[in-house]
Amino acid sequence: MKLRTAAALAASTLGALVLGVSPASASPACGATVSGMVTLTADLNCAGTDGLVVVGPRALVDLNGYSITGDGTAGIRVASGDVIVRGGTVAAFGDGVLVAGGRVVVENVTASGNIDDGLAQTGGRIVVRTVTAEGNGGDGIELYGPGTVEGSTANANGGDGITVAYVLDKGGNAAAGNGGTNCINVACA
Ligand SMILES: [Ca+2]
Repeated sequence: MKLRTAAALAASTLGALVLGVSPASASPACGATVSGMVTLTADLNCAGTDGLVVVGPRALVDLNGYSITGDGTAGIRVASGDVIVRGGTVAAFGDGVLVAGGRVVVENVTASGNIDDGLAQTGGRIVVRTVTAEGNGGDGIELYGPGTVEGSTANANGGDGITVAYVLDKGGNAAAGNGGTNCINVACA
């Protein structure tokens, strides 16, 4: 019993550390600054604002298969913290996902039809995994690093497809039909 209790406590402590659990919030409003666990429960149609601004210390933004659409400067702007953004679509903003700071994982996200870049990193550290960027006016995925990129695709963007500076290529990336160079510093299929 004592061991079991200790193990349960250890497990729950570990869970809290790994997930950074905060009380779950309801589906956020356009332009909201969010942290902790955020799960969309409907599409967000935003006009005149950013979609979501994500800040630390920890955040998990699960798009849950939904989309954030609008015309502000960024669909999802990450400013700081240990952040995961996953599982949905960001469309028709200035930049789709803009990472300006923090330690950020972006996975299973589609960024399409944004005026500038689909996914842009200007600061912080980023892990890009299974991101699709298509039909954006600027670059599909533009990363200044440090970080990694893998399994991602950029097609038919106005600028470059996948362009990275100090980001490690972990493979499985692809790009075609972009207005600039399909891939810079990344091996693409
Ligand atoms: Ca760009």
